[in-house]
Amino acid sequence: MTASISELAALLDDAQRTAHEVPQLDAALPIEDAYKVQHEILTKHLDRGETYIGPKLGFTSKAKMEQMGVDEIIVGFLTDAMDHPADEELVLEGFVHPRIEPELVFKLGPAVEVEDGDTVESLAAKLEAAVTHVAAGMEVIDSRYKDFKFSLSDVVADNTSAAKFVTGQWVEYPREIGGLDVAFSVDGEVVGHATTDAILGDPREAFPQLAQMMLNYGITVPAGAIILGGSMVEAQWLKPGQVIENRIDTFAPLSVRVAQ
Ligand code: OOG
Ligand code: MG
Repeated sequence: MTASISELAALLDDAQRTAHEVPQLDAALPIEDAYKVQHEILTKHLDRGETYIGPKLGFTSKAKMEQMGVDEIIVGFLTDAMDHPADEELVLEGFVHPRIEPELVFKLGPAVEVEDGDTVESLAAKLEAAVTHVAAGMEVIDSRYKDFKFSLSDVVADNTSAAKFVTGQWVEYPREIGGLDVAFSVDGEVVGHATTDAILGDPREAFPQLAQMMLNYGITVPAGAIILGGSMVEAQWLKPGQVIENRIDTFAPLSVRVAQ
């Protein structure tokens, strides 16, 4: 017998809370159902007193798609409990097998809601108009699946491997965000080099992509939302004692230290 949406949500939520890996799901899980599993997991986070603070996009770059063997854009949720202050060491206990990746992060002012007659274009324009700031960020991803391997519906159900995120100093928006140099380094050595155009050819493309997800799957964008645009380069395994840095053009460099 195949597991229900609620059973899958409980399995994955448990795996995350107890930091243990689980087998990949039934390959036949439709993507719509995978988003329902993800939504039930969000409800569990909210029931534990966390606050939903916005969506994160995944697989918006070729580098990430190729690294993980997946070829469609996905969206997950962020809560306040995932917000890790940059000046605090990252403690690896509590994760299954964490990786880290650079991100371009958007901060919004007002909430953005789907209204009658909205199209991808109108909604994308509302999203971009609501952006007040951008920053260099990093995301700790931690697939709950064995060996960090998954299908598209697996990773969607598992909230797109979301675990923690770190944001750097905010810069006002609108400003140019395309074509900016990105240097991602571990212990002073650049391990990923790209431009922000690695995100969908132009990071502003994140707005129509997210708009489409809002229309397809009922993803919401609350007031003051934080949105991750997706990594431009391959993610790196986290190890004790590392210092990880994301340096985007003239943005303040963002670094985080991993506890020994
Ligand atoms: C899924 C999450 C992808 C990104 O920035 O592309 C993602 C994963 O790689 O485990 O967050
Ligand atoms: Mg990411």
